[in-house]
Amino acid sequence: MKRMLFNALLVIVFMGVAAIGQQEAFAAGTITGSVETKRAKYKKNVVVYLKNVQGTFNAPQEPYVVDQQDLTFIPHVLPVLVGSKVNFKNSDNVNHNVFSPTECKSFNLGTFGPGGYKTVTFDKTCVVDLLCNVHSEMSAYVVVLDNPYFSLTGADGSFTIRNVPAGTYEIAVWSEKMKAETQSVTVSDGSSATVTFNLTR
Ligand SMILES: [Cu+2]
Repeated sequence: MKRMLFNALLVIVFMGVAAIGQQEAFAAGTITGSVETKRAKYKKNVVVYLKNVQGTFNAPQEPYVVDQQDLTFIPHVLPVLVGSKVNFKNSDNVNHNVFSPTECKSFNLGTFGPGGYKTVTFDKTCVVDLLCNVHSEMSAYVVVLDNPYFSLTGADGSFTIRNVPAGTYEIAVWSEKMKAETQSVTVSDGSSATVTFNLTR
């Protein structure tokens, strides 16, 4: 009888240790939320990002792609971690000439034709305007951030930032046309925090 009790106790202790181990494996939280505005079309393409996150972050080896299709940059807004590479493709059957006048990352890829691409490394944190010398109506943005905790809103304005280490952060938005106040958010292990931004002009 004593022996059975001892065995049962062992099992309980073992399960306890296993549970702690599992908790550690998920030692991060999620931030979800949305951007709200009466101007529905501005809910989309808003970058939501954390500021001043401690740590060293490595940009992905694989380049991102900004395509040019039907005289449009796709995507219109691309958030990346600093150090990321972007391949500018041309999927149209006309020439394009991608350039940026933005001071922190000015470049001019020259004119290139259908099927071609050129690579740019975004090595400073700033918002880089993309334009085309051939088509004045073309524009897009690369938003270069200092940590990987960011998200781009969909058409409904919703966003999710995953695997955020527990802590209290400033959370901010970048939008082509709108503004919102920076907020504070506290993330705890294994849970989800919610943030709503009210965008105004
Ligand atoms: Cu063009």
